[in-house]
Amino acid sequence: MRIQLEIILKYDLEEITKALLEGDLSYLSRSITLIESTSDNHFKLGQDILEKVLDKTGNSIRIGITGPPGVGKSTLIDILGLHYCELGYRTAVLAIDPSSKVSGGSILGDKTRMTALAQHKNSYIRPTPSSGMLGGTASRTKESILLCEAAGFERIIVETVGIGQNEINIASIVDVLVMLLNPGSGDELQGIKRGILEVSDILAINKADTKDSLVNNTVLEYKNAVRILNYDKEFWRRKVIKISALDGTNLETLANAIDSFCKVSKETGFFENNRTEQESERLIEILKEEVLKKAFQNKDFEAKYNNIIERIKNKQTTAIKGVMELLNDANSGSN
Ligand SMILES: Nc1nc2c(ncn2[C@@H]2O[C@H](COP(=O)(O)OP(=O)(O)O)[C@@H](O)[C@H]2O)c(=O)[nH]1
Ligand SMILES: [Mg+2]
Repeated sequence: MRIQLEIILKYDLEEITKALLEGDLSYLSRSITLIESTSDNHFKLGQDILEKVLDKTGNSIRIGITGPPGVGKSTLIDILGLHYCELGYRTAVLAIDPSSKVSGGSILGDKTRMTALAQHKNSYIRPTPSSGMLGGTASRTKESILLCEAAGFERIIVETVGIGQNEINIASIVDVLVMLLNPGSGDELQGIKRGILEVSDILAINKADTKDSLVNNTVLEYKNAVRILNYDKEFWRRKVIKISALDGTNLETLANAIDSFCKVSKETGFFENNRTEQESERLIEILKEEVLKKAFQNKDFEAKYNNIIERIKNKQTTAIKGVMELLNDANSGSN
């Protein structure tokens, strides 16, 4: 990989962006690698590429598939992705795997689950590191989505585990979010992170091929549950659907639900507004991260920070007073 990156650095920016816009998959992969890189030079080149192709981004539907490990996300994406490919849409899958290393890791598991899709000429499958691996809170999946769009992908499916420490806020990078659930998991409703259920637009109870009556009960339980859960989209009543990712039961129903969500979302203006809002939130998120990083590069700041921590422990000051103090010091330092 290192050799590849050294080579690409010698390439002309125009040449890279031209190949990317023509849909060249090896250039797409390399551009994503640059965006994900923790090396400043590579990262900057990645950002330059992105900036150049930005006006060719946005022409896709970004679909999030989340849910607990083993629920069938990759299996579902295989058939859903294939469905889109066969309709003629170029379909990209970005799989965020918290357990995989940046260089690949357990994505092999996913590739073997998505064999049919991986072989289709209209598809592209790519693992994407979760935020924790980049040493910050902001993952680069959003930028990878934009690069895929620039390369002409029209359906972008993002797979992410809906639990765990390194989980990114999937709802903040997709247009529609599908939560995949296990039969019988209605009993565990209390334990499931309500947050992720509350931002899901479609709930799909998977494995309908095995335990039909249990699946039907679970559908009812979630239908009842979503009635009382918060939801901020007035134009859409959350759907609860039973499916089988293994034998394809109700795949069409799920695909139709995704389509109708996007259709009404566009008609009401929510779709575009949501994307703009997501961008401003991202700006703030990255700003916070960078400002903190910069602050801690200053040894003086770090010493003062540690001193405040000590005083908080000794009940001599509060977190809020501590922040005021740090900001005052930073301001007087810059005068
Ligand atoms: N019976 C049945 N098994 C399924 C279904 N979907 C997935 N599985 C199985 O569940 C296991 C985990 O699937 P996978 O797609 O890797 O789950 P992920 O961790 O959510 O991506 C695999 O053995 C799949 O074959 C389904 O609809 N029915
Ligand atoms: Mg998976």
